[in-house]
Order: sequence, then C-alpha cells, then structure tokens
Amino acid sequence: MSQPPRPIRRVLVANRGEIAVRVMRTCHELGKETVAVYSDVDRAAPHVQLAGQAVAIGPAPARESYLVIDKILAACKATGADAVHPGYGFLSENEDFADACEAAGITFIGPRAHAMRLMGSKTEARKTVSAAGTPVVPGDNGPEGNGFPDVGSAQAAAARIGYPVLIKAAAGGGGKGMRAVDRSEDFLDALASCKREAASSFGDQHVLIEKYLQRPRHIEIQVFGDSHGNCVYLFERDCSVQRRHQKVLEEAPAPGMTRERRAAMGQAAVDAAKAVGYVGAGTVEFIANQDGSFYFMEMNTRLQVEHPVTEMITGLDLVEWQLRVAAGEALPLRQEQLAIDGHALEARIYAEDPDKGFLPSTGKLLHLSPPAENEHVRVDTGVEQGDTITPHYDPMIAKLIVWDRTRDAALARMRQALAQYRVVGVANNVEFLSRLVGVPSFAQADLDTALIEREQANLFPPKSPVPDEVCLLAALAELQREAAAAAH
Ligand code: MV4
Repeated sequence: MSQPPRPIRRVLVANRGEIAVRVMRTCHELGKETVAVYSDVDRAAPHVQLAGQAVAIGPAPARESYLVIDKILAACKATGADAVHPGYGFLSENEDFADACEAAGITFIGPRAHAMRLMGSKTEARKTVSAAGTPVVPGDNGPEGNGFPDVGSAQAAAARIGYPVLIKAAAGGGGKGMRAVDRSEDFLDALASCKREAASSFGDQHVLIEKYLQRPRHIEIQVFGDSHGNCVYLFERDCSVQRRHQKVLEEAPAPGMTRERRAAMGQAAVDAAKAVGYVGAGTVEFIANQDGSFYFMEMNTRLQVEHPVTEMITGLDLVEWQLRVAAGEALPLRQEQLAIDGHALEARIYAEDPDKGFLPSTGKLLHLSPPAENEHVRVDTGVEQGDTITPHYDPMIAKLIVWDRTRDAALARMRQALAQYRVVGVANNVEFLSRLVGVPSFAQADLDTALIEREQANLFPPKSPVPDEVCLLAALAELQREAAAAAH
C-alpha cells in the first residue's frame, strides 16, 4: 500500500476553465510549476495566461483536444511535467488515462485505475460497498445480480420489496432509464417500457428494482485516502437542488444533519473508500429519506465541482491535499483534527437561458463583473470580460461560493452576491438563482430533489414587458458606446 515519495515539481493540468485556474492557483501557492494545455479557441484563456508553460493540443472539439490521451502525454513529455491533474469531467475518471500516466512515469493526481474501475460500474460498486457494510437502497439486482431472466421473477421481486418501487436500467445513470411504479397493476407496462429504453439507450436491457424513495435528498460525503492506509471524511454536502440531474446549488453542512447521523454517513463513506483501497479525493453519494435514513448511490473518483463548499467550512485546500497525497505523503490531518466551522453555499453561474429551457447561450461576455471577493465571498471562474462562451464546452461562467457563521447568514450573503453579479452578452441564470435562493422552501431548508420542479410558479413568474424608457436608455447607451468606439 505505502508508496515511496514521488516529489511533484511541475503539474500539467489536463483541463480548462475554472477548475484549471483553481488547480494552478494552489500549485503556485505550493511553489510548483504549472503547464496548461489549450485547444485553438482557448489560446488566450485565463488558465493559459496563468500557467508557467502552455501547449496547444488541437481543435476546439474536446474529442480532438482535451480528451486525447496521447496529446496530453506528449505535452507532459515536451514540458517535463512530472504530474497530471485531470480536474473534473474530461479524462478525470478515465482508467486508461490513469494507467497511461503511470506507465509513462507521470504521477496521476487521483485514484488508481483499479478504484475507478470498481466504482465506475453501478452494480459492481453496490456489491463492493454493501460487502463493506455501507447501506444500499433495499432492492434486488436479480438472481445473478445482473438483472431478471423473466418478467415473473421481476414481478415477484417488486412484490417482495413492496411498492412504490423504482425500476432502473442496470447500465443507466444520471436518472436515465428509471421508472417509478406505485401499484402492482402498473408494473408490467413500466417494466417493458424501462427495458425498451435500456436496450435502445444503453444497449443492455437488464434492470434492477429498488424501493422508491419519495422526496429524497442527495447528500454526499467528501472522503480522502492516502497511500499509507489512512482515510478520513471531510463531512457532507447537500446537493439536492438539481435540475434534470444537474446540480444547481450545493451547500455544506447539510441542513438538519445530526452529529450522530454525520458520523454514521462519514464512517459508511470511509468504509466504502477503504473497501477499494481508495487514494486521493473521492465523493460517496447517498440518497436520503426525509427521516434521515441513507443509502449508497455511487462513488465519484474525482474532485467534484462543488468541493469549494467543503473547503470553506473546513478551512482546507483540497487540491493541496491531492498534491501531497499524490506525492506519497500521509494525510495532513487525522479525523479528530477535522471540524466544521460555519455554513457555505455554492451557486453555479451558467451561460444558459432559463426562459428557453436553460438552452446554453454562446457569445461574447461584453460585460462581466462578479461581486468583490473577501472572506465571505469566493468566485472560481475561468473566463474574463471579453472572452467568448463557445458551444464546445460546458457553458459555466463561474462558481459563486459564500460562507458565514450560520446558514441564514450565508443565504443573505448569497442573495447579496447574486444581486451584484453582472453578466452582459449572453443569457445567464443569475436572476433565476436569485429567485431560487429566495423561495421559502429553500430558505427554510425544506429540501428534496424535486424542489425546482415544485417551485416552478415562484421560479418562472410571468415575464413583465420591458418598459419603453428602459429600451430608450439601452439604445442611448449603445449609441454612446458605438460613438466612443468610432472616435478611437
Ligand atoms: C433513486 C430515487 C428514488 N428512489 N433511487 C437519480 C439518478 C441517480 N443518481 C439516482 N437517482 C435517483 N435514484 C430510488 N430507489 C431518486 C433518484 C433521483 C435523484 C437522486 C439524487 C439526486 C437527484 C435525483 C433526481 C431525481 C431522481
């Protein structure tokens, strides 16, 4: 298990946007050099400006640049990078990439491919963590654990579990291929429909059946393992506020969490991580009932988008921990030295149009003015005024993170920070987020994964027409801008 120390001097960040900037910042604080990789459209991007060296890796489409393992490895070789940080998304959970880095003698800042492989398959992950004692949703994966040979056995399993049940495509994920069934008389149609979708969407019609949790919450535990057998949990994040399985708002700690429940979930997460000898930053996702009972959903073997809320309540730098652990060091702190201080919220600022089904919005950021940063407000961004949001990548503008002593105080900070956020040039979700943090159920922490669905009336009020004087002022401002531009 223990590995000899592998000093890291120069880190190539195989990513772009806010996470590339964020990782480089910590690398520089630790005195490490950095290498950026960039596609043609990212040539002038902030992460390229920030890095010590930069390597062009090809055309804009990620499959021709950021996802090409050979290009990333060639960039490492060309710049003498001795480690790679994958960020999240792209190659961050690609086992072949992790293996290729190690084969090239380059430290992959993340877990070993073995852990990725085990946690990458939902059914394998369930088996592994269940054997470690981590609670999984009451359900049935079929006689051999990979689906039901016939309708009768599926129907019998549903009756044993007890309605309502959820039929899930075994090869599915992200909410695709799921059917909730309230009554036994609806089961056969739902089963047929789920199998059809599973076969067409995932090429595998196997399904599993679980007890359906109604009004669930998504609560995840940040875990960290080192190569000396140590593993700790850095408490929880509540990510229940989602839209179509995309997280919109995250917070830490989870409202209503008791000390006992936190310890139980933390231990269950550490047990799951230890079961695969997990090294590095990982997140164990649980689905929880309103009464607090919780069940393993999946384990993500990467640093998550929402890691800053954990950093804000623990005062730790998770990328620093990643670098230290990847270099073979032991975890900087033991479990009993970790504590929660205050409450943090994160809102994901996106170039998308809430009035058009959150369609991504591309274009030039004519004006971009985030709120001022201080000990209460943090803005992780990978774009600056004048940059263009392109259709090639996730249209994230920034992550807005706030912290204060209590949730109510943090909520007030978020409302204030959102009110100060100026984005002109692309449609964006700032006003939507402002409404979201204002709805009573969110303010009162009455959370579940259907909150946005349930609050449609408050979140999408009828649009009032733009008053004429506002149009006139906008036209005047535009004329003045054009005149000023022409004068230079
Ligand atoms: C569930 C569930 C209710 N009962 N499983 C959605 C995608 C995948 N992460 C698992 N998901 C769910 N599984 C049972 N037995 C409700 C969901 C679910 C959900 C879970 C977490 C976060 C957001 C969600 C949104 C819709 C449904």
